[in-house]
Amino acid sequence: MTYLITGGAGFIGSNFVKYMLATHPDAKLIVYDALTYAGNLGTLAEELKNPRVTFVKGDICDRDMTEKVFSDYEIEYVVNFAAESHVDRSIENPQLFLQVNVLGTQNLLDTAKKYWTTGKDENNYPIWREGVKYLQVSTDEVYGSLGEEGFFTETTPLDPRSPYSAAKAGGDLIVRAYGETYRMPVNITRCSNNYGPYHFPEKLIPLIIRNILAGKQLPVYGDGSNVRDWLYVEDHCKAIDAVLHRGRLDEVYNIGGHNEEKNIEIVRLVIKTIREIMEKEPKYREVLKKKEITADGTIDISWINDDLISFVKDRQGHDQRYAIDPTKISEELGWLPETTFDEGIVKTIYWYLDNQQWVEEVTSGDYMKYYEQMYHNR
Ligand code: NAD
Ligand code: TDX
Repeated sequence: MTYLITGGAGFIGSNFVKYMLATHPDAKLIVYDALTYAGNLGTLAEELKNPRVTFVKGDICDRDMTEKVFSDYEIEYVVNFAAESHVDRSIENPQLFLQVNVLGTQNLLDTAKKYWTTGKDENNYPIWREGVKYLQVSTDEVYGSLGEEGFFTETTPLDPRSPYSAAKAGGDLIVRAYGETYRMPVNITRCSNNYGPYHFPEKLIPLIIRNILAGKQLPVYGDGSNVRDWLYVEDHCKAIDAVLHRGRLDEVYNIGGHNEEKNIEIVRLVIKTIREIMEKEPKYREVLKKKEITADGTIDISWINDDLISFVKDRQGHDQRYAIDPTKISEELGWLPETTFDEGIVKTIYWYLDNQQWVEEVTSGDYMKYYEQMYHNR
């Protein structure tokens, strides 16, 4: 089977590539990625040595390039991770988000339709090749924001609030339109907040880890009471695998593990965990940028505490709470999250402590400029 993994050099896409190689011995993977600031081929250095993986640099909005990929390879599945993914950036540049997340999605669908259909039936519907499927990786943010109670189900009306989530909702609607109008075999998955290895440090958890290690303040938007529903990235990959291979056509599946936390609690937990690791395993203190030596000759870590937290100006239109009801995917496909948050967060922090070079690489370009601009007047 040949899979086109668009956005495969980003956070979740690269984890999916690693997961598929490890679990599907027959899978051939075409990784198609524009390598924006969020895409990094270093993440796939090992995988790119594998003859089952081919990398193609290209934009999902570029029709010539998407056609070339479909004509060069016999693609059976498309998993579309490619998107502009950061809410704060969408507030600064909404048009780019519409361009990629809506029009890029439509271009991919249309290219697939051209290469996956063999003619028309008596009612003018395209005749689709056997066994092909397009899966759109979407987000719980398309449902909007919850109050204290309740969960998003697949029938919750779409109510996006940010340019990012509005653009993702637009992408979802055009996928659905291709499903209905052309009977294209499609699925949409809507997942809650992911965390884990290779998460770009503009997002909350890796940003907090990076700032602690650099001895910098930890910016918490507003009063820190906003709630996100966190899922370990590998569990998301397993859910996508289940929907891709066993999901009913045209269906939407929500993905989440009932793990809601307030942002402030996440930040406190990351501080506490890093401090504990450094107490238990002093070798990790070497990773700190701020190295003050105490009287007993060790690197000081007493400053790694909640005083690092800095409450800053809130995100505009900040969604208060997300929470997914995963009953459908659990009951229909038997998917359940396997990594608890307590395990996952410790694994993630160790990964960042052990992979500082990756962090240096991905933050060496425009990241610092972005950071200064985004946070200087908060
Ligand atoms: P990411 O920003 O880390 O990665 C996005 C990848 O897409 C990058 O490799 C980037 O180079 C590539 N890309 C961007 N524009 C492109 C274009 N025009 N053409 C080709 N490639 C392009 O994002 P992520 O966190 O890995 O998210 C992946 C997908 O999952 C997105 O569609 C996002 O909306 C969705 N999602 C993310 C989360 C989350 O918590 N991160 C949760 C639910 C859904
Ligand atoms: O510096 C920060 N301080 C802070 O308080 C950052 C970067 C974030 N936050 C808050 C905002 C959110 O309430 O933390 C929460 C998480 O923020 P992000 O990591 O930016 O994620 P979020 O906005 O929830 O969106 C993420 O989850 C859903 C992904 O970026 C999306 O791609 C995905 O669809």
